Amino acid sequence: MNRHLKTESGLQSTPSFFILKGVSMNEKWIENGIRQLEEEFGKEKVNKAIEYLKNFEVEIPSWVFGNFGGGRFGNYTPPGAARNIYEKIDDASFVHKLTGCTPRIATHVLWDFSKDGIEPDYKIVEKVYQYCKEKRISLGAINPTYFLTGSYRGSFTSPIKEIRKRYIEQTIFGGQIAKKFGNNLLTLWFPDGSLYPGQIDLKENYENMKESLIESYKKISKDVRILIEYKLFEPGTYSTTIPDWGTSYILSKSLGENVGVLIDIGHHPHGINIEQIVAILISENMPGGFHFNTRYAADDDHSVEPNLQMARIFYELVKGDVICNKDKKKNWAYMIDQACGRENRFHAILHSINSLQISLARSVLVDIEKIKKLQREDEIILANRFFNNAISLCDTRPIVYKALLEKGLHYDPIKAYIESGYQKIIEEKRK
Ligand code: PSV
Ligand code: MN
Repeated sequence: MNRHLKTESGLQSTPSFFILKGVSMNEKWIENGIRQLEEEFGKEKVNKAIEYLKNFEVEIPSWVFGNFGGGRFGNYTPPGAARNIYEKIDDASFVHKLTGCTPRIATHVLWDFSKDGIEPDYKIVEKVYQYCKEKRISLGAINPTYFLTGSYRGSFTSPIKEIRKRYIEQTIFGGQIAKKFGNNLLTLWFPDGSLYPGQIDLKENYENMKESLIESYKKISKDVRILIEYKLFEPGTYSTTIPDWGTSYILSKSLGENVGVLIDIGHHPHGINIEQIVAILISENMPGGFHFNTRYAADDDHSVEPNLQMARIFYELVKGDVICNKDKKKNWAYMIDQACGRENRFHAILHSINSLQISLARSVLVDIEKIKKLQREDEIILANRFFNNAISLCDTRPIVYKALLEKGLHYDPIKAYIESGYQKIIEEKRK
């Protein structure tokens, strides 16, 4: 997806908002559904799933609301797309009003806090921070931007010292704003790599990355959690400097305290067992985080769908106690990384959130003790069938709806969005 090209910052705008309350429609259907789930999985499990959903939070990216979707095929921007960081905050704030579970917006330093896409601007950060306060939303993960102008020979691995220095400084700057204005979270993704065998020295390239990371890390407060994202391909087609979780793990270890691995669903080869990666990282006590999305071909950055892998991933997270843990320090970081093309931005992000909730509920319904017993008894197919009763065969929509209603929200945020009239307002305002 060709989304690493543009900087956006601009003027303030404030569309009016609507507060939406829960509705009684379909309550009977929801209650029947809850009863059936209770019969199969027990009341305790169903209540636990509702509680998990009420506590679950996920960060949404500023870039989902912008004008991606250009590129070679038609250059289409859907009506009402946000034109600058302030409009993105308006939209993120509205999504939080509808869902009650997205109190933070992730930002990209050179997309959101820069006039030229080259230098970050502290004044813009301060202004954006104030605006977020007005809109009752917070800044979440800060993403230094390593892929705009000047990085065609890499960022942290560039053979040009000046370029490396510029990106190291931006990373340190990102760490400062994560601490002062954000939630102490810095997430790093590097476009570094190569197109052809022989183009670069692979060992030297890795060592430059490690050195630049160490130099940045030394100057970043240890309160700030740093997550290093890996990606098998793009823009590098022959190699990327951090291609897999192993590389990300080694780099995190060599930096030290409070550094971990960021898993983006779309950044793997086909068929990889992502839940197993989760299990290993949890077992090794490695800090972790997710960029949720759905992939079909490659790094498609599509909306999250409630597919089976998503529920299996959540099962490992729930079992490992790194999600919805009352001791917040133990929780991994959960973010959606999604960039839309032709889709309505709100439908797309609300669909993602709903899919995550459906998957989380499925994972909580698995009776861990019972499945462990089947595992001990080596009941291969019975264990698989038992697992899939919750993970793939059950309909958890009643749980999701009930949790939303109990939070005083509309049971279906997409429906609430359509009924709110917000789309019409932004289309008029953002012509
Ligand atoms: C790279 O493809 C990525 O997944 C990284 O997380 C970036 O920060 C994000 O997409 C936005 O381009
Ligand atoms: Mn990502």
